[in-house]
Formats: sequence, C-alpha cells, structure tokens
Amino acid sequence: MQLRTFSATTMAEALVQVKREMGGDAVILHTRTYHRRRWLGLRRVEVVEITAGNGLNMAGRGGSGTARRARPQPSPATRSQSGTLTALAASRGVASRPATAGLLPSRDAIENSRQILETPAANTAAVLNLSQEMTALKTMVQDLVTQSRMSQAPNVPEDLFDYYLQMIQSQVAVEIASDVLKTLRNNLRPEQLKNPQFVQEKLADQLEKLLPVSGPIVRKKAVGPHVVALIGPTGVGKTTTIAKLAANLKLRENRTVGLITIDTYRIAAVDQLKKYADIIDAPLRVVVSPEELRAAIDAMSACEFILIDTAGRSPSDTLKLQELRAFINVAAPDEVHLVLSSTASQECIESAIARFGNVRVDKILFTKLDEAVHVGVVLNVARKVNKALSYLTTGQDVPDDIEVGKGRRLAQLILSGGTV
Ligand SMILES: Nc1nc2c(ncn2[C@@H]2O[C@H](COP(=O)(O)OP(=O)(O)O)[C@@H](O)[C@H]2O)c(=O)[nH]1
Ligand SMILES: [Mg+2]
Repeated sequence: MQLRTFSATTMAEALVQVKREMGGDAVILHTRTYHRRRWLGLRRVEVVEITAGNGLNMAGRGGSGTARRARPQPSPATRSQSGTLTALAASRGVASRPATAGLLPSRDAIENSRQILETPAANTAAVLNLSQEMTALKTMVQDLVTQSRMSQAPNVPEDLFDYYLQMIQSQVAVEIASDVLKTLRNNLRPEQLKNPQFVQEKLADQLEKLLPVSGPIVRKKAVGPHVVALIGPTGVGKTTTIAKLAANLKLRENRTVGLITIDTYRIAAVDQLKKYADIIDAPLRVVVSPEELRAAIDAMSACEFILIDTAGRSPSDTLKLQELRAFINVAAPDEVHLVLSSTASQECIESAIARFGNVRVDKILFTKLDEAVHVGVVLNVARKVNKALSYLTTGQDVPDDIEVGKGRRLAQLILSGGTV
C-alpha cells in the first residue's frame, strides 16, 4: 500500500495531481481545506489537501472495485464544462477558481478534470468530506447545547456538569443540584473527581442527607392502639397503600390490625378495602360521621394498630376538607400521612400539600414511583415543606410494592434516571 498527500488551490487541481502521480484507481482517504498565508502574510490562500492510497483492498467500500463498474453517463449538468467544476467543487465546500489567475482553463484541462471528478476516488472524496462535515456539525451542536445549559447554571463546576444534567433531568431543583455539586467540588481531591464511581457515590451521600425521612410506622405505647390515618387526593393510592401496610403489619410482623374507612356517601368505595380486610382477616368498620369514627376506634381498642382510610364519592371528588378535618380532630391519630402521587407535577403536589395542610399533615408518603419520570420532585417537595418521607410505593402489588422511605434509594433513583 502506498500513501501520498497532494495540495492544490482547488479540489480539481488536487485530483489531477492524484491521477497523474498515482493513476485512476487511487483511493482518496482524507481531504481537508485550510488557509495558508502568502505574500508576507497579507493574503490568505485556500489550500485543498488530499491524501490518497494505492493498492488498498476497497472492494467492500465501493473503492477501486467501483472503478471497474460501468461508469454512468454524465448528466446534462455535468456535461456543461464550467458547470461541472462549479457544481462538484461547490458540493465539497471548496471554492472553484481557475488554476492560474486571469487565465481561463483550456478545453483539455476541463475535460481532464471532468474525467477525474467522475473517478471512484472523487466519489470517495465527496463522501468523506460530507461525513467529516456532518461530524463537525454534530460536535458543534452538542457544544452549543452544553454551552447554553452551562450559561444557565454558571455556578456549577464544569467537570461535574454531567451530574448536574442528570439531576436536572430527574427534576431535582436547580438550587439543590448546584449546591450539592459545589459541596462535592470543595470536598473532593482532584484525583477523586476523576473517578466517576467515586463521584457518583459521594453525590448519592450528599443527596441522601438532604431527604428528611421518618422511618417506618412504629407503636411505642404499651397500651392502646397506634392510630394512623392516610389522607390525600382521590386516586393517588391511599386504599392500596392501607392494604399494603395492614398486610405487612399483620402477616410479616404478626401485629393485630383494625381497619376503618371514612365513606361519607355510603357507597361502594368500601368494597376494595373489604376484599383486602377479608384476605388478611382484619376487622373493617365503615363510618359516616366523626362520632361513628370515635366509636369505631374505641371498639377496636384491643388492636395494636388502627389504619384509617379516607374516601370521596367518585374519582373526581375528594372528601371535603372541613369534613375531613372534623374526622381527624375526633380520631386524634398518632400520625397522619399525606399520600401523594410521584407521577404528578411539583405544582400539583405543592397545591395538594397546601390544601391538606389545613387538615393535618405529619408525614408525606409518595406512591407510584414505578411510574414516575421525575423522581427529583420527591426530594424537592420533602425539603420545601419540611415534612419527613414515610414510605414509597413502587407498584400495584399488595403487599409487596411498598418500602420505607430512604434517602439512599431516592438518590440512586435520581442518579439512574428513575428506574425502580
Ligand atoms: N403503578 C402504581 N399504581 C398504584 C400504586 N399504588 C396504587 N396504585 C393504583 O392506583 C389506583 C388508585 O389506587 P387507590 O388505592 O384506589 O387510590 P385512592 O383513591 O387514593 O384510594 C389503583 O389502580 C391502584 O392499583 C403504585 O405504587 N404504583
Ligand atoms: Mg380509596
């Protein structure tokens, strides 16, 4: 294999050299165009450089093998002599100009160039040039996107920017994301920052520390039931979560559990919980007024745990907040968890917290992590309202798809893009 590089002021001239020196079967391996200063640096001259090879096996790449194929007839456009040079040179982004300033090329020279431009070498040159330009464009666009993102986050250390993007994609709040990265940048040594696994671990440590968590439901009193109420918008998963909690307490921890549901409209909203109560063999009472609720709690005083579910009339109807407050006041639960769906927008979640905050919220519980795309919202919300996360639910299966809320788990979800 023989490799040579040729330079000229136009692509056509350079190809003439290739053909003259290396023959018609030469394959163009690389082309580039650059500027060279002439006449004491006062004038910039464009130079086209071609690297060509001989004796390469290009059969599979449409190289010299193509030369042996029947050459297609030139189109009317390529038959026009000056048009040929202009069109082909322009398609390569190279200005077409006569080799000698002030002199038009001779008919022979143009014919010679035309033949050269139709060789497999010229085709390869065109394709190579195009693919190089595409790569350059792609890099340019990527750089522009990164630059514009970086300009929106001027405080983020550049070498940690990819982690910033990952957190922003999970919708971690901008201030949280840039703060944890600044802390990381200040605390890690340069060689540690070069180790992606180490950085990822340290970043997870930082995020973990930021999430307030409450731990699982625990009964501390020796006498009387530990009463837990779940409140929240319709459809977020309150009843399913009550079933998961009850089943785990009863079947895994061997605790006695009573269930109460507040159904202000005496309709079939109870059926769902009734099925679960039957399966785990726990008593269920349906109440329609605060007085009935008090009576039901008293009747279940032998249970170690009482879980209270709340229900509306239809999926679009949440139990009226004043009514709910009256129920909660009378029940005086040991803990009230606000159930929120992690598939909702942060705005929607915050509005639910504001509304239910008027009732009583001790802890927040996020459902449907398996469907969430923006798990960072859980962290933002927990910090913003300063409420501890109790549980996360990760699917529809009772009793398995529930876990105690842990900062590490959420951090991993945020950094991995949210796959449960
Ligand atoms: N994917 C998913 N679906 C859930 C989860 N928790 C509950 N659901 C579903 O959400 C829907 C509403 O649940 P439900 O418990 O009736 O909500 P409620 O109106 O708040 O009591 C049901 O189809 C549940 O199966 C969860 O963690 N992941
Ligand atoms: Mg329900």
